[in-house]
Amino acid sequence: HETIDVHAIQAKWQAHWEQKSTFSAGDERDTRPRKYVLPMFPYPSGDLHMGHAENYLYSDIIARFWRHRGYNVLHPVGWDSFGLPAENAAIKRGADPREWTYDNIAQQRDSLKKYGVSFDWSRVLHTSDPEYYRWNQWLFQQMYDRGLVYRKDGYVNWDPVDQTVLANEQVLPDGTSERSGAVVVKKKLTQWYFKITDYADRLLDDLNQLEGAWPNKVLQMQRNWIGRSVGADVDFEIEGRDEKVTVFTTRPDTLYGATFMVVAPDSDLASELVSTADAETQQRFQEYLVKTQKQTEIERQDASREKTGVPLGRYAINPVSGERLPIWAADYVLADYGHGAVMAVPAHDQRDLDFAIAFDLPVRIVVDTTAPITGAIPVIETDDDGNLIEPDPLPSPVETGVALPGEGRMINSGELNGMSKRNAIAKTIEILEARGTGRAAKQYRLRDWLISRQRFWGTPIPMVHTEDGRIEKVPDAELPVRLPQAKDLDLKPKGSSPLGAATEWVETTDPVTGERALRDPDTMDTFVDSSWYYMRFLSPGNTERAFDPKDAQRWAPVDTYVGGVEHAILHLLYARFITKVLFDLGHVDFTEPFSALINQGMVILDGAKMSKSKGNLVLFSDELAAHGADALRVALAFAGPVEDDKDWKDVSTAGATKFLARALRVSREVSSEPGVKWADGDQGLRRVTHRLLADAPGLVEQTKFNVVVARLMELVNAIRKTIDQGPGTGDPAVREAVETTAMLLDLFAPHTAEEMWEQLGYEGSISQQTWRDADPTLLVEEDVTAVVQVNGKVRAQLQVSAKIDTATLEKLAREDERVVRSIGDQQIVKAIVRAPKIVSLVVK
Ligand code: ANZ
Repeated sequence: HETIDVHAIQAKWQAHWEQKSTFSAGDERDTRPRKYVLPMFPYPSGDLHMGHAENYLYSDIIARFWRHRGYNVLHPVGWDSFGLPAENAAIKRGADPREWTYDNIAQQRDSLKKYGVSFDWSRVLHTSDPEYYRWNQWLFQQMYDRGLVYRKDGYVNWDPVDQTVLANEQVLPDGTSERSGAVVVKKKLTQWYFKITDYADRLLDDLNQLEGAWPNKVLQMQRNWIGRSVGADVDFEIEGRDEKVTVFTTRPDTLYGATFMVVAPDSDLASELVSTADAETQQRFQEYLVKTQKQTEIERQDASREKTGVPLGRYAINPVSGERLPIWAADYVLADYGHGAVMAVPAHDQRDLDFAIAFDLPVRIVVDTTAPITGAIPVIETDDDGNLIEPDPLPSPVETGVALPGEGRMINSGELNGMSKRNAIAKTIEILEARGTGRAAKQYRLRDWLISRQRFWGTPIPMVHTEDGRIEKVPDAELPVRLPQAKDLDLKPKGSSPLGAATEWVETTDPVTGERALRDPDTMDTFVDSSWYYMRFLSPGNTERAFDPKDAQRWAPVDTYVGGVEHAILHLLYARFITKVLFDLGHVDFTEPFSALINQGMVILDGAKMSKSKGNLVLFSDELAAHGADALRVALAFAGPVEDDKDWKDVSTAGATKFLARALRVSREVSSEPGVKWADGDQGLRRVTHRLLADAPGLVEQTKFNVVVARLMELVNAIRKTIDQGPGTGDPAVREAVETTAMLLDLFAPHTAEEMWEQLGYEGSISQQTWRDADPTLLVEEDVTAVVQVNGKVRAQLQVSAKIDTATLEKLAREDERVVRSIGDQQIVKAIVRAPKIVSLVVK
């Protein structure tokens, strides 16, 4: 039993690939069809972990597959190397974020090379290189010119630990920061925004194009995040105010049921409305506002909370009924949704009802939810004596405490009476539009993307603030605005950007007047960096532009993108947005960046997520050192379906090691020469080989990698059997099967596959070999003989498919003429069927 030095084999082939640039994508002269396969690029926060092992394995399997199918494949890697984790880690260690980051990159690069991933290493990029972030600044200015970047003063998400603002997408559903875990609070600040809301409809509608190519879960999460609501804007006159107040409602049909109005306490509108009220009302409002500001958005949206609020001493006029509606401020109305004000319809909206009951405000039912809504003629029911049965009376929301949000027919609503909800919505909008006091409208949950950060390790915002208060772009010729050296700066989070203290850096000149001006001290959210990096891989060295349109034409969009589901909203939504912006700016000719998306499951241990803090981390570098790349790769690929979570305790590196040794051994034993006539080989083994050749492409395209590994194990077993118990090592079918094993195994265990290929007498890398086509004549199923017994005596023999199922075989046996004759007029009392070989009938 010889031992195999997997590390020596690994080193040998990795050196070979490096020297020959085996995995560099072909240039414009390459005439093969193209595929762009991309794994989400790593963040250099330490060494790689098991999630990376899975991610880069899957993209590598796909990249290698397309090369074997005759494609020119682009499979690049780079580093998402700006951002808070690096900065915080560096601060903790008293190190320079730059050094810390690039040290980690070197370590990760080394691990990925040892893992045998077929990356095009000539295209590596780091988002923290000025050669990269220069184009973030270009993108920012292009968007600024188009009106897609603006500054706004408002309440923003503030992370009190990292001392920086966060985008909405970075606040988790429990109200904590995605990064630091701190409870996020609201702070009023002037910040830079990207106008992603201008793209809300397109971001939503274009998801339909991705149906079937992206996981449904991700599509649904994006739809919910964008959250389109359809309804109407209604303008209300306000007593003693020239301007009207507009509210957004999804139920314009219930306008006659509006009995009061509620505005968000933290809106400018509330402050303005209350400013004419008496001192006591103003005082109560101020106190309430302070309380409101301490609440998180999550708390404010919790429908079960007790309702609180204060009256503002002002009145609105219902535009259809002319009624006077008192205006209140209450925290269940959010300042930054719709118009920060609602028409309250307590009979039909639960939050409004809770509020009305708490403050004794009127409740009026305008939809009879007991009335049938289908069929124009109401059904009149009578009892046995012919007496009319009164329909159940409408329950009173005030008594039951339950609002009536359902379908029904309009009542108490003037010209709307008798209509269904749908018709009443359309009719109300028509009336409002005719009078100029309202219109059809849509609202989105999606907010504009807050992109400025008060931290050091990011792309400087390429704008200057002039003495007289203008904001100007840094001229293109002066880009990139480079980060200053970190060593002279205090990077500790303090609520304002450390760059503001870099005096020499901050001081600059006004590009228009030449007077003194200050650079914007904030840096960009690193999600800006990752929103377009897939395009930079196409022209990584280009100093003239972000990417060459000719390269974009040839390669983009990405054919298959592989990464974790944790990016379902943030990164994937931003990348889709920026792609549409690049399309509108005329830089690309497509509108979706990733034609297909694969989300891998997590690698867990004993059912739990691995983490440093739990101390249950399986380290990638340890596993790689212990088992070698191929065994680790095969074990992971075999562990289960791509999208499932994989428990490390079920991942068998030992089993994978054994399998690879068996594969290598059969390749050493092959004693025929290349070019033997396969047709002369053992037919049984040939059938196994060709069935796998026929199935493998489809299985890989459906990402059923674990099935392909299982089938390869079967093939190696069949080879072993043919060698040991059949015609032996010189049989042409053995060579054919071993060559096939090597070619398919290259997806999973590339070093072993190369070694096998060399042993088989070939030169050059197996990764460039096109897979062979299956011979259809070998795919026809073999027939077997099934025996039919009646009371223990053989009565018939049937030629049937080896794959026949039990029911079909039993039916054939019962119908066979010889069997029917032997049974005569007796009854079958029992049938024992063992497909495909035996049917045993017991008759009486
Ligand atoms: C009257 C009404 C009657 C409403 C009714 C609902 C039911 P979605 O679906 O989430 O878009 N609303 C509007 N702006 C708001 C804000 N800034 N804060 C809190 N609530 C707000 O919800 C739209 C509905 O939420 C709107 O329709 C409005 O209440 C409320 F039987 O108007 B509705």
